[in-house]
Amino acid sequence: MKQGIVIKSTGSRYRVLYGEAEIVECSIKGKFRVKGIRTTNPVAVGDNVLFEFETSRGPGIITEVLERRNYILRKSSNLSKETQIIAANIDQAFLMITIILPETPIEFIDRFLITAEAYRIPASIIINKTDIYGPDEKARMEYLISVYEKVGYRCFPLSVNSNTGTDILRDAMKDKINLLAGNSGVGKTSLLNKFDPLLDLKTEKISEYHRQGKHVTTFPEMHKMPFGGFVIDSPGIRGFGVVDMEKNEIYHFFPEIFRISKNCRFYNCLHLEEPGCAVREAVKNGIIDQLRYRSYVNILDDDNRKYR
Ligand SMILES: Nc1nc2c(ncn2[C@@H]2O[C@H](COP(=O)(O)OP(=O)(O)O)[C@@H](O)[C@H]2O)c(=O)[nH]1
Ligand SMILES: [Mg+2]
Ligand SMILES: [Zn+2]
Repeated sequence: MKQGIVIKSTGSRYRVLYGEAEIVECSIKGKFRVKGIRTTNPVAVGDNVLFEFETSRGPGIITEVLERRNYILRKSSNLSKETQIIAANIDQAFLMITIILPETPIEFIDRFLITAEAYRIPASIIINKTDIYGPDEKARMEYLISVYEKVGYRCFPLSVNSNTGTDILRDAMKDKINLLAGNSGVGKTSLLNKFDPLLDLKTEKISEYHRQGKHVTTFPEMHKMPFGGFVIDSPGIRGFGVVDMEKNEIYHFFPEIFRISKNCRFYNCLHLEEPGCAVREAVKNGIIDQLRYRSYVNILDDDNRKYR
């Protein structure tokens, strides 16, 4: 029996990295069940698996999935109850955003962050394309950095194209399993090509940004980095998984709101119009940022909270 790590999963075929560089195409044998969920793919990228070779060096057969530290899910489709495991054993998650071309909505950032909090996966923000920012965009960027670093999320302003700031990110990703998320067009693939030119992945043309919201079923791929560790690129997965949250627990995943909520008069305060709300007071005093509070209210208001 050999042990490897799954770097690509298409739902029926699995690509397993064995040792430093051996790639073994595998299928699965027997039943694999994930407790408590119905999933369309029992094995996902990031999974540590046991496998055996079918013939001496031919394709392999996965016989066991080793225990997962964590995994993230998404619904297979809007209607179905089945879920797809996007990835497993993630050490940290990075959301790549851009101030312009394309502009990343604030609420999108906060939805990503609360999902990361719910999964208890440390999250950071990469702000790409600093090479094209004028004074207004730079000011906007600095403002976002101050807001998110104050809450505790590390920010990495950088430009993949002009190769500034990428070293700091590389150091942060080294030897870890990193999930890289973000809207299409922000530069995720470009970053991977920068980190490992041998990957030679296809980047998107500017004109293709506009085809957003397309409902394609794609499977993420995990790339081994030459500096150690892995980066999971998830085309077609804009955010990162789904978590069903109750209205009264959304604020638990805004760390700064949650901390202050302990001082609210009512234990079931939603921090909207309730008297004696310490959160609203903190927003008024600038202790909690307006931007984050507004995101919180928007997410709370939004009945259709199922994000992909
Ligand atoms: N100006 C600028 N453009 C970039 C930068 N990084 C990526 N791009 C461009 O943004 C577009 C989308 O990049 P891509 O890597 O395909 O984005 P993805 O959809 O997130 O994988 C391409 O035209 C890239 O050349 C950057 O640092 N600066
Ligand atoms: Mg891409
Ligand atoms: Zn309150």
